[in-house]
Amino acid sequence: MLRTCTLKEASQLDGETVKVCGWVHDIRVLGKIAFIIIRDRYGLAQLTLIRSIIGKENFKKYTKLTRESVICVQGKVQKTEQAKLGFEILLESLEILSIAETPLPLGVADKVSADMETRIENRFLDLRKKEVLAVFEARSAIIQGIREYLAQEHFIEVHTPKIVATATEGGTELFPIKYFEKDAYLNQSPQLYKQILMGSGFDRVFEIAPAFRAEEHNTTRHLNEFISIDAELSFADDNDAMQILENSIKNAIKHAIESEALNALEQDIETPDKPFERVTYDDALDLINSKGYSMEWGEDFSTEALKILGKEIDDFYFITHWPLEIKPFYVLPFEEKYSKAFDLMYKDKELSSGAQRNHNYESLVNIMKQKGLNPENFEFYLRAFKYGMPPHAGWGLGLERLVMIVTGVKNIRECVLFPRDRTRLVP
Ligand code: AMO
Repeated sequence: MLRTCTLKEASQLDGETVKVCGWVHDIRVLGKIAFIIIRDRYGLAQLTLIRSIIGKENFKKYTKLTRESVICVQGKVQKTEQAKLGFEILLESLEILSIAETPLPLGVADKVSADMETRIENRFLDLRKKEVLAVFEARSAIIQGIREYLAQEHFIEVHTPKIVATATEGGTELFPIKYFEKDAYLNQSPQLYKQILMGSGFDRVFEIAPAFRAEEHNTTRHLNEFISIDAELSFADDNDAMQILENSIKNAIKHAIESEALNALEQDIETPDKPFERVTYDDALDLINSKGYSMEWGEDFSTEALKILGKEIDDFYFITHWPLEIKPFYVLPFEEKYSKAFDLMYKDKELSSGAQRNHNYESLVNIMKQKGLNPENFEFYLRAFKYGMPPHAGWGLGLERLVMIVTGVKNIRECVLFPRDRTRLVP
C-alpha cells in the first residue's frame, strides 16, 4: 500500500503515523528545519523536516526537490497552532516517485493566472489547480443530479449512434467523415434516434453523449464537440417537457451545491425555488422592441436582443411559442405560423432547446419539403412515423452551458477537459 490515507483524512488525525502521497506544492527551508507543502486532490499538508532526525544527506536531498515532483512519505500527524493548516506531518521517511522538470510550463502553486491558450496547451498541469478541478467536480455533480432525477422519473438511459448518414440541425454545421465506401457525418444531435425510440414504445429516454457541430465561430460559448443531455417523452406535450427540464436543472444545481465543489470557486448560487418564468416569443419581441431595439417578427434573437431580455429577466426562463419558420422541421406546428418549440434561457444565455414534436407522417413530410429537405434522405426516421407513433416532446441541454452558469466561469473551454474549438485538435 503506497498510502494509508489522503491528506484530508490525515488532517483529522492527531498522533497517528500515516503514509501519504502527493505533489510537492512548495518548499521552505529555515536552517535546520524545512517545510514541504504536499498536495493531493483533497487538500494540502505541511511536512516538517528536522535535519537532526532525518540526517544531513536526506535533508539536503529532500529540500532540493523540484515543485510538482511526486513523493510518498511516512510521518506522524500532529495538530499544531503554528502551521497554517492546523496540523503537520513530522517526517520520518520520504520516497521520491517522480521528479518534475524545471522550469514548469505553468505554475500550479502560483496565484498568477495564465492565458487560456497556455492553460489548454498544458492542461494536465492546469487541472492540478484546486479551482480548476472544482469545475469538474461540479460538472460531475451536475450530471449525477440530472441522471438521478430522470431515473427517478422512469427515463431509460440510452446511447444512439454518433456516426450517422444525415444532418438533423441544419446541413452546414456537419463534420463529414469517410465510412468505408460511404459518406458519413459525426452526429449533431441524437434528435432523430430519440424520436424513433418513442415509436418503439420506450416511453421516456435520455442520453448524455457528445454532439459535434462544425461551427466556424470561435466564441466563449461554442464548442465543436460538446456534451448534449437529451430527453424525450411520449404521450406528452411541450409543457410536460419543460417541467421535466426545469426539475432536472433544479436537481443538478442542488447536487452541485451539496458536492461543495463550488466553495473552491467562491460561487454563490442557490437552488431556484420558484417555477421558471415562461415568456412567449411575441411578448419577448415586444419587450425588446419597447427598449428601443428593432427586431422583426420571425427573426431569431440576436446577441444584443438577448442582452436586453436578460437584463429584464435575470434568472432562468423559457421562451415559448416560436415562429415555425425559424425552428427545425421536427417541431409541432401550432396556429399556422407558430410552433410548440421552447428555449430555456439563463439571463442572456441559451441553455436548451426543445419542443413538442410533429408526430404526423404527412405533415412532417410536407414541412420537410417546405424547408428544402429531401424526405428520401430521412427514410429511416420517417418509417417510424408510419406504424404507430405516439405524440411526444423533448429537449436537448448543453451540459457545458449549464456548468458555466453553475460554476460562474466565463469561457466554455474551462468546462471541458480537452476542448475542441475552431483551431484546437490537441491535446
Ligand atoms: P440545439 O441545436 O439548440 O437543439 O442544441 C441544444 C443545446 O445544445 C447546446 N449547444 C452547444 N453547446 C456548446 N457548443 C455548441 N456549439 C452548441 N450547440 C448547441 C446549447 C443548446 O441549447 N435537437 C435539438 C434539441 C431538441 O429539440 O431536443 C437541438 O440539438 O445549450
